[in-house]
Amino acid sequence: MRIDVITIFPDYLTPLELSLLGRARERGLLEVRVHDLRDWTHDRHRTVDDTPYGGGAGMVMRPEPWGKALDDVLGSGPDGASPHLILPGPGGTPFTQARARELAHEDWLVFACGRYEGIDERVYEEYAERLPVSVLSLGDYVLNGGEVAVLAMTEAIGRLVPGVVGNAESLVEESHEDGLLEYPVYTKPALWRGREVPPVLLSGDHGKVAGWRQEKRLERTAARRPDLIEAYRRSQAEPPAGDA
Ligand code: 6GU
Repeated sequence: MRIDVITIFPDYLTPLELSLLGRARERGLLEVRVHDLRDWTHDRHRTVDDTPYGGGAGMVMRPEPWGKALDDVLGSGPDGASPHLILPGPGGTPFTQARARELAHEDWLVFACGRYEGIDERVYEEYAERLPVSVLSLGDYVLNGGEVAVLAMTEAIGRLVPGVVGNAESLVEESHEDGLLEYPVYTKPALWRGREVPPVLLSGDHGKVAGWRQEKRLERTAARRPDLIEAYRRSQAEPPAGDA
């Protein structure tokens, strides 16, 4: 998978060179290119923003540098290739594990990081006419720009690209893969500061362990994410499509 990121803070994206994704890059599974938006400005101050039409607080990113940057980056792929363009922002649709899984199938993603109050809306309109464009949000809070969101999204997506995570089984039993949170986990020692590991986990009875874990997942999801429980109950009530 190829990932391009356009930003005015390329240094923010250096963590992509570390750890899991860094190793995936070294192994040729991921190719990440980070671009400085200011390289597509031509004035002495390398201006990327201006005051909003209609008034109001803050600054808006001007469309010209974005148009030039996106035209160059979109045209830099193999012949005929065209990416999925992602605009991270607090006004987007929620980025979920399901979205991460869909995007992990793409050959090429381009992230355009907005700052300030956002990017001139005509940039979205222009590219949505030619490409799949998704405006995605991490959650209901405001960050200063898209960079931290791109780190989160590329980690969530990248680890689902085949081969990036060594043990593919560890991807199946995870929070959010089936709509429930994960069960609590324990390791040695069996007794720590007077606290025991739940005895069922030491019993060697795999059926009982599985039952206990499912019970804990339901308990924990009900306590921490009651919003997920209703959808989960509905998904369990209907047999999956195709079953008679
Ligand atoms: Cl994707 N961007 C910004 N700037 N703020 C956010 C966000 C994204 N997701 C949640 N808050």
